[in-house]
Amino acid sequence: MAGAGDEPTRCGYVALIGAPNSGKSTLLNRLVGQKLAIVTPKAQTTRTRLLGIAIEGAVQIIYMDTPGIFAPRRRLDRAMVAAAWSSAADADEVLLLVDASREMGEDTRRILGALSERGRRSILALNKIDLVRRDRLLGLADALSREGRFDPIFMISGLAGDGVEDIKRHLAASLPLGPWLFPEDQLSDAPERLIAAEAAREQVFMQLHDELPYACTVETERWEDKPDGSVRIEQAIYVQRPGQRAIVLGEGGQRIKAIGSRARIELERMFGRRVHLFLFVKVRQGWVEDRERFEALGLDYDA
Ligand SMILES: Nc1nc2c(ncn2[C@@H]2O[C@H](COP(=O)(O)OP(=O)(O)OP(=O)(O)O)[C@@H](O)[C@H]2O)c(=O)[nH]1
Ligand SMILES: [Mg+2]
Repeated sequence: MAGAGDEPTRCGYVALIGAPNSGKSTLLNRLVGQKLAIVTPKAQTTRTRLLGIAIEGAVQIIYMDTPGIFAPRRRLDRAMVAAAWSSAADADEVLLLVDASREMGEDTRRILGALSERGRRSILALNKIDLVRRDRLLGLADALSREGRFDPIFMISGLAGDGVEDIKRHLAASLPLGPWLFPEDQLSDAPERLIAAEAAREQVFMQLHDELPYACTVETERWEDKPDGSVRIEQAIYVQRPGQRAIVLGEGGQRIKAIGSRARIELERMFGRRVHLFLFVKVRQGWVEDRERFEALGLDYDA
């Protein structure tokens, strides 16, 4: 497979793991140079593993965005956390992200414990340095390096881009020699139907509050390529109770309209074609226990 010149090719998987909201999806998009993963200010946005594939010279780097790791309660939480840990187990390199703008939380502590139990060496990235004073940062780096086996430690801003090139350079030099595993123009393994559902879910997270984003899941139910080059997409937003349906719809249908129009704009940008998006809100009390809903997300129901 392709490589640059005479240099031997390298290829490997890098799992981005960390507490919810530490900035994994933002960093994935930055590393790949394109928006693939949805990003919101709310915790537990990402629900499943998503590949972002990048080429650095003769090296193909396969990044894995993962759900945040936290103490799971629901079956869905367990499946999300399991997806993150199994990504870490599959990876050549594990990159732990820590939000340096906050006190180290329980979730990060638990991750540190689990990594050291597994004897797993990992790369540490202190993220969101655009929000932090330098002296605080050094203190945190010091505390973390005493708690885990980290080599090296980066200080980055996934949002602004600081330090991201250093991570790429490090990975390009350290991933194993071997052929590329994906065609050189492939950016992700995610099917377009899933990407499309994620765009609507991003708006659900952005535009709805409290427990509602966590009570919703989105699935693409129909996908029709039109002769004029546009695509017609029908999606279901599942909620658990009729009261939630009313809130998602909003007064006079205003909320669902706003969710659909923002998601459509995003999809047109991502797919580079006209999109006709139709959203339907369905009440299914037990969707959080539905095997089918987990499979649509690519999650292990029995995790
Ligand atoms: N200031 C600043 N904000 C950031 C940075 N990276 C991410 N954020 C913000 O942090 C929030 C969470 O970012 P995500 O990328 O969704 O975090 P995540 O780790 O993928 O979160 P989950 O999927 O919920 O686990 C968003 O509001 C981002 O804009 C950064 O480097 N600096
Ligand atoms: Mg995420």
